[in-house]
Formats: sequence, C-alpha cells, structure tokens
Amino acid sequence: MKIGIVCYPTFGGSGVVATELGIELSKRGHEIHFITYNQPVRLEQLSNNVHYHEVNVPEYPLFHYQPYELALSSKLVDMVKLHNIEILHVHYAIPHAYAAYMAQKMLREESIYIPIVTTLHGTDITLVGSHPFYKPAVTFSINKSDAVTAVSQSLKDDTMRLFDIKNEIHVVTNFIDINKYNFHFTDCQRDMMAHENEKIITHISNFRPVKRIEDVINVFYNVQKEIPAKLMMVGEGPEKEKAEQLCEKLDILEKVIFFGRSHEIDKILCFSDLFLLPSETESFGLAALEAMASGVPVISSNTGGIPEVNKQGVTGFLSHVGDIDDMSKNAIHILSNQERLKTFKQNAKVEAAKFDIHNIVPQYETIYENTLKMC
Ligand code: GMT
Repeated sequence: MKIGIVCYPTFGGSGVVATELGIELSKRGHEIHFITYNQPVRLEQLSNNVHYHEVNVPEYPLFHYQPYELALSSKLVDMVKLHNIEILHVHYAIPHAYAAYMAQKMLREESIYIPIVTTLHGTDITLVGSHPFYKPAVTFSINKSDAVTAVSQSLKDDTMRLFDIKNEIHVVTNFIDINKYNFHFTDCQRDMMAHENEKIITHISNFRPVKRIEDVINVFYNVQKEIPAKLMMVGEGPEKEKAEQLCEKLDILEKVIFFGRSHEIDKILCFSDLFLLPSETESFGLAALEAMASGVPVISSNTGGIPEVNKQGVTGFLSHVGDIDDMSKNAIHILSNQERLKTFKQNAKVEAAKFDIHNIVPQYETIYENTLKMC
C-alpha cells in the first residue's frame, strides 16, 4: 500500500509511535510518505520507500496565527495526487484529522477518494480536544474519519465518554521493537553516573504539568534518604526550572542529573534501576513501556491507560495520582532487595514483549485493508 502518515515530528509519544510505525510498514513492503512540518526525530534514514514531504507555512504578518491546517490540507492534496497515495493515517486528532478531512473533500472534487484512519493518542482527547473551544471540530473530524483507533482501552473509554462518537473505535496499543532492546551493552558507563552502591532512578518526559515533575523529585527525595541513589531527568519542558529549584530547596542537586533532550534513551535506560511516571493522566505511557523493554521496573500513577502497561506487583507498582508516600514506599520496596529488583526487572521485560511491534503493526495493516475495501 502507499500510505501517507501525518504526525508531529517531535520527541512526543505520538510522533515516535507514528514514525516507528511508518518505518516498520516500509520494511513490510509498503510505500510510506511522512507529511509534516519537520523530518520526524526518529526518522534517521529516508529510503526508496520512506519519503518525507515538508509542510511549509510561510510567515505572513497579517496572521496572528499562521494557518497550518490550510497548508497541511493543501500539501496532502498535492502529495496524494503526485504519489498516488491510497490511504492517509493521521496521528493526533488536532488538527491532523481535521486537515485530512478537508483534503479528502478537495480530492473528491477531482473524483479521488482518499480514506482517512485517525489514531487518537491521549492529550488530543483528554486535555486539549475536550476543551469547549475545540470539541465540535474534534468530534466532527473523528466522526468523519473512515476508521478510528485509540492507543488503549482507557483512551477509547474516555473518548466515548467525552465526545458524541458515532464511529467504532478500534484499540490498537502502542508498541516497541523488542529486538532493539535486546542489546547487551558491555559497558553502560554506569560508573560515570553513579557509585557502585547507588541505585539509578530515571524519569523521561516532556516536563509538562501533566507529568507531575514535582512528584518525581519528591519521591526521589524520600528514596535517597533510605537508599543511596541518583536521579536521571531526561527531557525538556516548561516544568524543568521548577524541578531544578525544588532540587535546590531539598538540597539534592548533586544527586540529580538533568540531561535535556537525548537521542540516547536506550543507553540511559540500560543503566537505570527504576523508572518513575507519576502523571496526572496518561493514555498509555510509552515511556514506561520503553523502560520496561529495557528491563526497568516502573513506579507510576494508576491513571488512564498506565494499568494496561505497568502491572501491579509484577512489573512495578501503581499508586493514586499524587500519593507520593505510597510511590516512595513502593520504590524503596523494589530497590532495597537485590533479588527482588532482579525479579521485577525480568518481569518488566517479559511484559513489554507482549507489545512487540511485530504483534501490533499487522493490526494496523488489517485496518487499512478493511478501510480500503469499504471505500
Ligand atoms: O505525553 C505527552 O504529553 C505527549 C503525548 C503525545 O501526544 O505525544 O503523549 C500521548 O501519546 C503517547 C503515544 O500514544 C502516549 O504514550 C502518552 O501516554 C500520551 N500522553 C498523555 O496521555 C498525557
């Protein structure tokens, strides 16, 4: 199939999932066209059947907000015609599903029917999409998609609860390529980060308020009082400064390393003992799955889709949002016994393997095939 993929080209989970999906589909013989405003960060190599088409939005002083949807829908029309793209898969409803629908309408005028598959990722539903400013447009574009998928059962339930949805929503979970995590770094360079007796705790996110960065710091603060430990904070975002200030206030700055954005997530996870994800809401928690695939147990909140990934008492522990004491207690429980830590690490890997890319991508292929048949 010739598939157009629209996504955010950033470090965010939805962009990562869309990019990894496109790369895997290309390996399975499909021709993939990424259509977005930058080359996706995880798309390192373009090839015969992986193409990238940039959406340009020229700055014009009259516009307070540059009309990205307009530029995207025009680009979609041009690319569908030029490359005979058969199906569009848009990741993140806002504004991608809306722009795709406009492109579909324009192409119809030329007797071309391009089906749209929309994948809902989370914040496009739970945080941004359900805002009254956007809700009618988001509802409309979900209902007008030819097929809709959600990355967890929890996100499907939220979507059905928050919007008036007429379409069926298929749950196709996020995934990881487990082979990529079967690495054995001979030297994780762990000793550059921590002393031998110290445990390494990691958090990776976009440092937005929804990630509850202060909870990460407070849990770590409690843990390091009991167990020698270091905290790796990976990512950039609006809460980073607050986090640094809190570390300073708690006098733990020398135990916390702020990496900023990193392309070396696998190396960081390789030397990690525990992953913290205390989010306010999380439709899936791809970062937790990536940690588990590296054999890192997870201490998380029990919100949204996280319980579909992190299994209580098996791959880690889940607590109510904001329950720092419970998260600290659970973290200490795992880290304080070497044998127990080893078991949790093994369990994390086994559970993560259930989300292997090779099990999930065929589900998308089936959805494309069925959608094409229906149109
Ligand atoms: O977590 C974020 O803020 C980024 C966001 C995104 O759109 O990239 O992540 C969402 O999609 C990911 C991929 O499907 C999910 O793993 C994340 O759980 C989800 N984030 C939230 O629901 C807050």
